[in-house]
Parts: sequence; structure tokens; C-alpha cells
Amino acid sequence: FLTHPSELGVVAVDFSGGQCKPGVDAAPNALISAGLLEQLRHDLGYDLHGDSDVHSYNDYIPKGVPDPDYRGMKNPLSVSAVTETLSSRVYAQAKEGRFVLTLGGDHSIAIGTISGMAKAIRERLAGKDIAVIWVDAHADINTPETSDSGNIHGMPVAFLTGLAKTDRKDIFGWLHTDQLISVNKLVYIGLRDVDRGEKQILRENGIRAFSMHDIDRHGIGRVMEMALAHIGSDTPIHLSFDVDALDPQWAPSTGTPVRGGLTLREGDYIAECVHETGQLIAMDLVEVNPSLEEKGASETIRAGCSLVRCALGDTLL
Ligand code: 6HN
Ligand code: MN
Ligand code: MN
Ligand code: MN
Repeated sequence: FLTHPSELGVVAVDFSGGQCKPGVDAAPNALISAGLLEQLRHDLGYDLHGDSDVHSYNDYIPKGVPDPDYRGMKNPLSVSAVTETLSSRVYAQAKEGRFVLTLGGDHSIAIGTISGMAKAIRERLAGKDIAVIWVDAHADINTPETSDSGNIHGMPVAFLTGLAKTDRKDIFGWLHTDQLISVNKLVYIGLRDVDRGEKQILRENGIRAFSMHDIDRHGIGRVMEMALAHIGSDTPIHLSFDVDALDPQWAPSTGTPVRGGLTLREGDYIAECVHETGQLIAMDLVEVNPSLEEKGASETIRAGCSLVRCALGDTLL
């Protein structure tokens, strides 16, 4: 699905407005300073394009206008404006036929990355839909109405699937049908903290989800077979990886940690399996927050680097 499989469009998004804890905006720089891009270039042989240092997405936040809550959403204008710009930047990289690697940032940025990929692939591949593998402790599928927190990082999937509607052009009204994804091509892995309203949404829409319970029962190997079988071998895959899918033992520095998560090896294995399909076209790595649990920040950053390298084809042998 990629015309230039050894070329990476790197998008570094220093944005934290989808939730309330500062620090997640510093993750792209921390990942890059830890050597991630150099490893991809030097060890894995990729040709890098896009943001080699962090382009400030905060420049796209509307200046001098208040950003009051809307339908309970916090920072709605800011998140909408930043993800709209991000969407067009991701689209531009994907149109070139490159793999798009996005370093977040909180998970609200997936509204931008996935919408940009969905549109580019539809244009490049005669209307083809993309599939999304969402690896996370959380389902991030609250609508503004079901959300208890009002944090938009808990809502991206609802906007991307069209389950959350909007009547405001400046609050996600820029999302058009060619930028949306189908609930049938969405698969979750790692869930263990899903809100009541979200469970209902998952059930009503028949969304395929592998929780930690499923991973305990079947093992990660079988879960990956089932997840990939659901998607099918003819569909390009966008991997959206929230570092909080990993157990806090491996990734403590994140805004909404939940115990009982994936081991680092299980996380790497997910990324390796998706790489092996040859269908992977984009990856997001989000929710690394180096200013939380600072003693574990370097470990969390290392885990993030490892996940990205595995998704991009690093192998032991
Ligand atoms: N994330 N379900 C909770 C909420 O606020 O809606 C948590 C969301 C976490 C989001 O980790 O990307
Ligand atoms: Mn090139
Ligand atoms: Mn999460
Ligand atoms: Mn998430």
C-alpha cells in the first residue's frame, strides 16, 4: 500500500490540550532526544521526511479568543484547530506514499492523524477504507454526552467513526465523510478501563475488542491472529498505540495509568505482528508524559522507542 516503503513522514505533535495534565507535549522531543529517529535512520535504514525537530502545533491554537467548554468538552476550539492542521499535514505525507509516524501528544491527536490517512488512502487507492488497530487501556470512544471527564483524548474514536456528531464547523465540523473510518474495521487491544457509556457503544456497534481478559485467556499470539483475521489481508492498517496499554511497570509516565496491562514484550509483539503483515501504513505513539512519575520517565521513553522500532521492522535476528 506504500509506494515508498522505506520513506517515513515524521510528524511530531507537541500538544496536550485533549487532557488536563501538562507534560505530554514534551514527549516528541524526549523521544527524539533519546535517539528514536536516528535509530530509524541508521539501524533500520529509513529515509526521513517531515518534522525532524518539533514543529509547534500550539501555534495553531486560535489566539485571543476564549475557548469555553462546549457540550462538556474541554478546550474544544483548540483541539479542533490543532487536529485540523495535523490532519492536512498527515494527509500530505501519506499522499506521497510514505509511512506516517506521529509522535504525540495526547490521544486527541488521533483525530488528525487517522482522518488524514483515511482521506489520503481513499484518494490513492480508489476509495479503499483503512483499518485501525487501537492499542490502549481505554476505548477513547466517549461522545461528549457520555464523557464524565470532558477530556477530548477520551473521545477521538467517537468523532472518527461519526458516532459523535457536531453542529459547529469550528468544533470538528471540518471532518467530512472521506476522513472517517468504519466501526467494522476498528479493532481494540489491551482494554481494561472502559466507561459505562463506552461499553454500550461498543456493544451496540458490534466493535471488535480484545481486552486484557482475552489476552489472559488466549495469549497475545492468538489474539493477534484473531485481530488481523478480522481486518483481512487486503486492508491498510493504521496502528494507534497509547503507551498506557502497557502496564505501569513498563510505562509509568503517562496521564491515565491503569494496572494490569500489557508487558513490554506483549506490546512489542503487537507492533511486530502488525509490521509483518506488510499492511501497516501509519503509527501514532501517544500519551508518554515525561513529567509524571519522573523516576520512570526514561523507562517509559525507552518503551515508546521500542514499540516504534518494532512496528517499523526491527527484528532480533
Ligand atoms: N486516553 N475514559 C476516560 C475519559 O476521560 O474519557 C479516560 C480516557 C483516557 C484517554 O488514555 O487516551
Ligand atoms: Mn526521500
Ligand atoms: Mn489510554
Ligand atoms: Mn488513548
